[in-house]
Amino acid sequence: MTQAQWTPTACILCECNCGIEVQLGGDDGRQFLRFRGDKRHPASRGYACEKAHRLDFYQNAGHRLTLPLRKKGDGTFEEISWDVAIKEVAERLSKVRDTWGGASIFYYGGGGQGNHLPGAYATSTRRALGSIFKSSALAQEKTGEFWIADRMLGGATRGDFEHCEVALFIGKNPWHSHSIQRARTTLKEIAQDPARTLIVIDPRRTKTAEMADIHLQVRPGGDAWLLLAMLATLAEEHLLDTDFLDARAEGLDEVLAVLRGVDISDCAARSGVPEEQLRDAARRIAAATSLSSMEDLGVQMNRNSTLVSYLHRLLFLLTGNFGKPGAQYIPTTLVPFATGDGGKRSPVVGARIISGLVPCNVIAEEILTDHDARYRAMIVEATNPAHSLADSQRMREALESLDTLVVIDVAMSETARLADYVLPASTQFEKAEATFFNFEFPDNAFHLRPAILPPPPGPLPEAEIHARLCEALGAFNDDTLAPLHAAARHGLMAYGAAFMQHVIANPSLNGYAAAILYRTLGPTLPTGTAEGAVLLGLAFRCAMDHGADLARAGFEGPPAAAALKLFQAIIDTPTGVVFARGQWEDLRPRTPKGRIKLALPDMLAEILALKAPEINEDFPFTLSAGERRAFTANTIIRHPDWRKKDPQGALFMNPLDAARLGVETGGQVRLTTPRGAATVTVEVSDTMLPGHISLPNGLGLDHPGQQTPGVSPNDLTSLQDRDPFVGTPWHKCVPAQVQPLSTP
Ligand SMILES: Nc1nc2c(c(=O)[nH]1)N[C@H]1C(S)=C(S)[C@@H](COP(=O)(O)OP(=O)(O)OC[C@H]3O[C@@H](n4cnc5c(=O)[nH]c(N)nc54)[C@H](O)[C@@H]3O)O[C@H]1N2
Ligand SMILES: Nc1nc2c(c(=O)[nH]1)N[C@H]1C(S)=C(S)[C@@H](COP(=O)(O)OP(=O)(O)OC[C@H]3O[C@@H](n4cnc5c(=O)[nH]c(N)nc54)[C@H](O)[C@@H]3O)O[C@H]1N2
Ligand code: SF4
Ligand SMILES: [Mo]
Repeated sequence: MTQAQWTPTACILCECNCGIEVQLGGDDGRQFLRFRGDKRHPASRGYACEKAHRLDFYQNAGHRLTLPLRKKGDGTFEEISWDVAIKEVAERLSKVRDTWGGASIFYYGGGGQGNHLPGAYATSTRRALGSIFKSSALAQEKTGEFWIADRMLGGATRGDFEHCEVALFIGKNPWHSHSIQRARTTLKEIAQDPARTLIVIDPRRTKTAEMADIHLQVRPGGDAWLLLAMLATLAEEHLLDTDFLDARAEGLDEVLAVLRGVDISDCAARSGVPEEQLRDAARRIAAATSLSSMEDLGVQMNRNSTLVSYLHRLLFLLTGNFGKPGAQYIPTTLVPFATGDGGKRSPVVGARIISGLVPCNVIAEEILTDHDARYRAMIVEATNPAHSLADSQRMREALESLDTLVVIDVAMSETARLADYVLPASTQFEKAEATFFNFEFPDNAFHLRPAILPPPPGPLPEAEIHARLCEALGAFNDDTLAPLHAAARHGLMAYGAAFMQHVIANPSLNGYAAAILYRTLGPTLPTGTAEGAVLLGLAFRCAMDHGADLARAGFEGPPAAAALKLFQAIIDTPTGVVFARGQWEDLRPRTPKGRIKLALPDMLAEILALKAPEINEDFPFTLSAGERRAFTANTIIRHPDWRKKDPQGALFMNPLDAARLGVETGGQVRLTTPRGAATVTVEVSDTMLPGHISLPNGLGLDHPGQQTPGVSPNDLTSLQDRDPFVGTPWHKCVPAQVQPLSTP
């Protein structure tokens, strides 16, 4: 009997993208039989959680799109050939461009948790169409943090949780949602070490909070007061790291002037956390040699989210926790994406565009208007906005009202159903793929995972779809690319030189680098790696910006030479490579003056203007719409059987509330918000605070032949509930009422 073969790839279910190994088998050899963490992966080092074991539900759950689809007049779809699909999509979108301008063609998506190459290839198609506005799910979570981080530090930070003395999680439940590599191993190590302290700020006693030394059980939406009280404690009790601040920061006096005016007891009362407990937490942080901290959706999708991002940064900066082991750092990424406000505004609403992303909550408004500059067409790729953006009903209306909607997906998603054209993509195991969420330090890793299966007849990788669209749009053809085809046959060195000469020197090809690399270099790359071609361009950019980090990782020389070496290593190493090696002593804020900017006048004004939200008696509950649980993964896996626990995606509720309503676990209630209503199953849980209820994310998906379990959370959310600065949604504090329907 031959030994079954282990093939390296990665899990695609959360942003960690753990390296895993898979045994393929079954009748057709395409079933995922066994999994294990891949010890060779430089970031995850053998770690994987239980979700990876159920990836077969992604690859083989029987919901694949196979052929391009065109919507008919009666609303049903017909299958068409790729030639017809590409020709018609190019014609329809060119017509939109020629009539209303390229700015009216909006691009949404480009990747999910682990597939970020489509977004890179789409730059070519967008360039051919003159499309300038875009967005993605990041603009409903991270843009507030990016904006503040850019202004204070010149870049977003991550924490060295593996080595910190104190770890702080704010509105974040890494036991279930991960987001840091090897999360559970690291959490256990911190929790078990008496010299280290785990602090969690969360209204819910989550699994992470249960492990914590200090659980600050904040009132939902009370984080701004809590952090403010902690900062004021630091100021009052002289717990600041003044040496660090003198050496590296400016604006301390303005910040202290505001903090000294804060009434700590009043803030504590508003936050719901006892004053002595929050003072102790502040003291513990100040006394530590290092603090790593992370904020996530619990605060980023909540009231005062941008202010909280600011206060969070003050907390680690005033205590000197930037640029030393165990503390915060700015990682060297292969692709820069956490940039700030470039000054652009969205054309209809005039919303601030951070990191190049239009706020998700204004997209429907930018479409459902008679404003001349409205978006008329959309390309949606590897994302499911009809399900994941606030107010699904309004979002569906917006998508349906477009002149042309093109959706590129592997499955018939809620969004694909609304499309004029649906283009079927190969799955993330049928093409080379990668994540750009690479945030490690000092060693940062990048993993191009080759295809481990050929696609079935029909679906195409996005790289191929975009290259074909570019050709149909007249961007380039085999003749214009002939010198590159020829050079590619002579190896990577020759190709690199030819690319520089031909593409950089030829203005008509500018902006099409991604698709050109795929067309010309792609075919010469080893089997299963063609879609990695775009990485040559990205490696070059990275070598220009971060040559010293690349050199320390073994990719030395002038940028072109370093990029070629790095690219070769990425292509040759299916288990991931360390591409950058930083040094703690070199870490500097990337602000124009190289100093940390502590005082942001608009945020200091926000502190002074901070007001408790008005209570709406009709909606006495606070609903967290979209929590991460044991078996949730956005909408990446659609088959309901993949979820081993909590099949209905229950509404968690405190026992006091349940008793008052007369419901028990398994009973049904009617959940109503100002925007919608749903019938949900209750799970009574003393992990919840009274008045706080929670629904999971990613449920309410239908699947052929199956009942739809759970609720689609954005049937209940509203577009107007958003941050005034960056437009991020308030999904974690939806006003709600609950009426009992039955007991089990
Ligand atoms: N299992 C699983 N893991 C995932 C994902 C998934 O779908 N499933 N998705 C991935 C993605 S896309 C993301 S962005 C991350 C998100 O990861 P997290 O941000 O950790 O996810 P959530 O569970 O949505 O929210 C975190 C916590 O916020 C708390 N919270 C609610 N209201 C408040 C509040 O007012 N204040 C504070 N301080 N906390 C509050 C909730 O109780 C919850 O524990 O997870 C990633 N990982
Ligand atoms: N109410 C509420 N709403 C939320 C959240 C919340 O907490 N509460 N969380 C938000 C957050 S943080 C996020 S990140 C978003 C996530 O929501 P989305 O951005 O919509 O992302 P996914 O649900 O991951 O959608 C992935 C889509 O990509 C498709 N897909 C999978 N593989 C491939 C592939 O290889 N190629 C292509 N072309 N398609 C593929 C899947 O079939 C699916 O349709 O949801 C957000 N929405
Ligand atoms: S779900 Fe996230 S943490 Fe779990 S194996 Fe997959 S990538 Fe790793
Ligand atoms: Mo996310």
